[in-house]
Amino acid sequence: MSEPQPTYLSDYRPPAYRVTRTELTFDLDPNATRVKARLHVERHPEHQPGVPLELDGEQLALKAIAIDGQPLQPDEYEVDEARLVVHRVPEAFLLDTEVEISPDANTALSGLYRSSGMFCTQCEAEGFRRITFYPDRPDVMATFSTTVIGRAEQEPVLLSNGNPVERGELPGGRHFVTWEDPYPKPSYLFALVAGDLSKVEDHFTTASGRDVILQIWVEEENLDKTDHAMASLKRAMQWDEEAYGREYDLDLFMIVAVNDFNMGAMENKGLNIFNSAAVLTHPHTATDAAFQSVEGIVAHEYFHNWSGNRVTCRDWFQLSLKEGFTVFRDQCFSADTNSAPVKRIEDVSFFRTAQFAEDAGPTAHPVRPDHYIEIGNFYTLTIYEKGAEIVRMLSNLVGEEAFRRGSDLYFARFDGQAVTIEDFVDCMAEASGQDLSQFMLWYSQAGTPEIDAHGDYDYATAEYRLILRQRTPATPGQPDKQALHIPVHLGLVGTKSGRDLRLTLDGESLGSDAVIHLREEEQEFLFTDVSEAPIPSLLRGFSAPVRLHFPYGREDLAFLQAKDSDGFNRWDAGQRLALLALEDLIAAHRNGVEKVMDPRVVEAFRSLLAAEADDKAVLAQMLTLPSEAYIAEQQALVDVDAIHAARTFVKQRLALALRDDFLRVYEAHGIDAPYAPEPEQIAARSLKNVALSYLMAIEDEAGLELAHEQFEADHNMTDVRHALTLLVHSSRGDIADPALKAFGEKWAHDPLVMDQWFAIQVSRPQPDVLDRVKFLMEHPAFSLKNPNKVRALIGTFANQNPVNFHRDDGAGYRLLADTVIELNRLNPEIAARMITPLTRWARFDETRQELMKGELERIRAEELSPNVYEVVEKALA
Ligand code: 0A1
Ligand code: ZN
Repeated sequence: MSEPQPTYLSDYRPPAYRVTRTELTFDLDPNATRVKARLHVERHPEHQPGVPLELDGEQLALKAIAIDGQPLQPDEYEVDEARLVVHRVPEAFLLDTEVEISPDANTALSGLYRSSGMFCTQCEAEGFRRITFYPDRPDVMATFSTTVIGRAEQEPVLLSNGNPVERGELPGGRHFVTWEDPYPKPSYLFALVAGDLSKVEDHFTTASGRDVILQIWVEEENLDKTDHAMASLKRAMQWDEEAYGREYDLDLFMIVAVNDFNMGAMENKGLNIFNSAAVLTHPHTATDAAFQSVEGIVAHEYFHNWSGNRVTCRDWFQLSLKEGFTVFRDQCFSADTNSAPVKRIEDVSFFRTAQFAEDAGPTAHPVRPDHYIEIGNFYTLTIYEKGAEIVRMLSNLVGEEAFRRGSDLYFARFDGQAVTIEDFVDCMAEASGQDLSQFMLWYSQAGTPEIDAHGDYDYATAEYRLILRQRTPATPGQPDKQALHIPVHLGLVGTKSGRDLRLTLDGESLGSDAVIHLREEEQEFLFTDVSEAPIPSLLRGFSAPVRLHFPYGREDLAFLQAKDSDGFNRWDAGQRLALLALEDLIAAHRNGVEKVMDPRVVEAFRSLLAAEADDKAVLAQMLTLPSEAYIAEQQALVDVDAIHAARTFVKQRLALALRDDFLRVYEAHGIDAPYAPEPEQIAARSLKNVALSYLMAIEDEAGLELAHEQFEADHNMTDVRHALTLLVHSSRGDIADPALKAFGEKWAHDPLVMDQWFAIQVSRPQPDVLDRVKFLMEHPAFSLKNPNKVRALIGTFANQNPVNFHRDDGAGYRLLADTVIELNRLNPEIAARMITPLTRWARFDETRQELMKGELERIRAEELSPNVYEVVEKALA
């Protein structure tokens, strides 16, 4: 096999031929589906007449080919494992092909495959080429007509994009439906579903008064798990009209739930296909977090109808054009529907843990990469979440109103087109009159910028001098970085008054809260008329995706945690304070000296618990220590055992010192009302459950009893799962084992609950867990072919159980590598994703580095898919 070759952004050219209309007929069969395609093709004016026609195609058996009705002779075309080339074609013509494909043999879940007996498709990014020969690139946009033929009994429901226009019976117990999608679309938005599905239906009246039918299609036993997704969809439709002036454009909007799916969900035009985990909820099977995630994903896919479908990407390097913008849109939607500060805290905690790690590792890449081997490897936190942070910065830079004008301009100007990130940013520049040229560097430079800040106050002149220095570390292929345009949202909090002081910069009064612009490598900001000595509150709301260093003392942090007017920074100050304490304890653990708890952390927690919280959800966040993964992210050399020991020690000390407070909080927040996934209840549950975690950290008798009762009460999955997790992660197997067994038996029929059952067990910190993972891999409910199962069992173990995954005998690494090797054959996309923790070897001690690299080498020795090849090569480069 030859080495896979990269594709470069700089090589972009428009397609030689475009397709204006695509007519498809699928004759479905599990092993031998026939796909007939009639393409209306014309040469692109930028290419020379006579240029050969090249179509993408993989794993297709070509059965017939004709141009304008004339079958081609064998010497008129060539087919290899990646494409079909027709040497001579007219300027404009009809191409007819027929191919055979095998949905049942498709374990990669890209193209047409079967999941729990039903046919479904996944075409983004390059799956359509596994369905038919086609210019499978997003800048080829056609209207589609799709006829689906299936067995009336096994596939009573036949769906595709757009509107159904014809249906009928056929001989041999078969039937068909024809769908017409009037909006030109790229092939990656094509979808087909066929199977024995049931639906719930609702409707939505758009701002202009059109009635849209909304359908959610699921397996019959899941009909009772669709209410929340439907309600979320309607809220999202309403929100997009109000916030962005965007109306839905077809008469029908469908969502389908499938059990086997590589990602969360897919925005196919008019026919969104969802991982069942991203759509199904029920109070007894889904946690609050799952309810919120479903709401966000339903909204995300719906928002793509404009940011992605009506206006799409010119090429896959522009992926963040649709993803960064759409994630920003769904984040704002969720903030508006739930607790806005908590949404921001959750998003930023996750971002600073996982995206920062990606940006610091061997697979770091810019938000707009300039080359890739396998685009499937670029559905990353950088493209999605950092892309969203960039759009958020843009929105803050130009202001809300100009941002809306810019987005209106973008949708109006580029409707029906495939465009670039410049096109988007140009609209924002035009609408705001601002120069965003330096800002564009955010898209081309990888790596997390670091800001070193320091400041001093001069009592004599009442001036506060703030000096900011920025630097972006080298990343693979990018040794030297330029200075970025970084918006720093800040306040100066008076140490006497505890209030935000008025800000005067260069003679201009900025109010008490402002954004300053760091554009140089080093810049000094001189605030005048500062009436008292301040502590700066920097990067409020996480105004830019950077690491900020400021030499805060612990007293300063305790002060900011209590006084900062910015809720996000109050939380962040608490996290920084806890981190300082944790760092001492990590050092103590490593040096084998006695651990001593910083009393300031205890006092900070005591005040939090004593105050009447106005936002319980925020309080729950403030009472949550930084995760082990986040602590690791702060360390140059990660010592998983010391981190675990230090964090456990802090939790226990807090629990011992504040036991009665936690007990009181727990008892005050029991909820008797029927479960509802609404913000107030969610807040109360999270606060109560945080309190229970502390009590369980010391295995307090009252805590154990409460956890057991909470499990037995079986009120809702949020409480049940939390209680069960605490029990299983405790030393009390006598209580945990029967509970775990009962839970597993009760939910054996429900794959989404079984995923949780797997995850709870393999995240246990106790040292016997590796055997448990191996044992569970043999469990009848586990399958390597199902991505949710792989994520729940192997993914949870490798990413959320650091002390066991990083065992110093390398057994955790070996297990992951074995899994990757098997998945490489079955499902390359999932295989490549699963490697991530091994790619982070450089952060560990030498012994572990050698073990991790050894496993990467062992993977490299296999015959690899391009997906796995690209990741392993980068990791070992
Ligand atoms: N566009 C989808 C994500 C998605 C990407 C790739 C997929 O298959 C490889 C599937 C879904 C979204 O952003 O939701
Ligand atoms: Zn998306």
